[in-house]
Amino acid sequence: MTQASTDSWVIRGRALSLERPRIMGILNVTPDSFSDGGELTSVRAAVERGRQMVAQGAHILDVGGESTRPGAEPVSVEEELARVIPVVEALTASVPVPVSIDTRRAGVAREAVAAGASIVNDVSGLAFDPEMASVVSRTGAGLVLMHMRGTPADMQDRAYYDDVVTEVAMELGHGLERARQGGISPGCVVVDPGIGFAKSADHSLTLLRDLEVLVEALGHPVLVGPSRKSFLGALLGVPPVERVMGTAVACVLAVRAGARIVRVHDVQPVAHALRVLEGVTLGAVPTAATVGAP
Ligand code: HH2
Repeated sequence: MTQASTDSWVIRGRALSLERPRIMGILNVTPDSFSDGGELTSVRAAVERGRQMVAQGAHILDVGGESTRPGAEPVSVEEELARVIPVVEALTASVPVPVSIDTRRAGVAREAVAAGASIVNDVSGLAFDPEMASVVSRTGAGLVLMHMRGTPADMQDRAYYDDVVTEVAMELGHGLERARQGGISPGCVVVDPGIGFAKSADHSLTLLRDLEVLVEALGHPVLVGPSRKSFLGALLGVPPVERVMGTAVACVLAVRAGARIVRVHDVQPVAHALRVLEGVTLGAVPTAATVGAP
């Protein structure tokens, strides 16, 4: 297998540079997501939110139609399609950034790519639907290969590790092998440790602390999704919408440790935080208006 570059991500034949950190804005069109469920009740509202996120500094928009919070019950494919496809269609016609579909189901990924999505974000790491790898390889979509165990309904019963960093790296390696066997080009694959998925708060914190180890071990660009998650609730004792500052700090630490993409609900504060990190890293005001520029 040819080694993937960690400086770029090949998405439907085009390379997205990852030399500077990228922000993936979350657009959940679900009634029950853990922090923003029920907020976007029409296609128009979702497109408006997407455009606002791009104006605030999002480089990718991730559309999800099924909550994967711990204990969530699955929705039917028909329901998931009805939620996401009109939004993907309208969004890809309205924003200049790649649109990603957050789904575990090959049928939803296939329809979403046909509707204009160019990235498949599979929280099961190609383990849930045996057809998913072939959809990704045939379409040339970018893939986010995330680590989890089991399904959202039972994953927290599987949050047992002797060494969370080593085991997550090893299990992501199995996902990379599924991608290889499915014919997915290595340059199309970004990996994600799956903060909060089959992880206790301590596991998530350990993964963030030792993220450099994962970055070194996996040889693919790393995406991290700490946004408003329960490890922040455990630290701060506040509800999800009040975890914005905590999210921004976690994103800065993740990017400092080598993550190339962060997946967040609150684009502007995170864009500003990453802009400050970039300025301090350079020892100068960054010139190009890539991350959080005023
Ligand atoms: N987290 C969630 C959903 N999808 N995808 C990736 N790659 N990484 C993540 O950490 C990740 C993800 C959960 O967050 P959210 O979408 O806000 O909640 P819900 O699943 O309840 O819709």
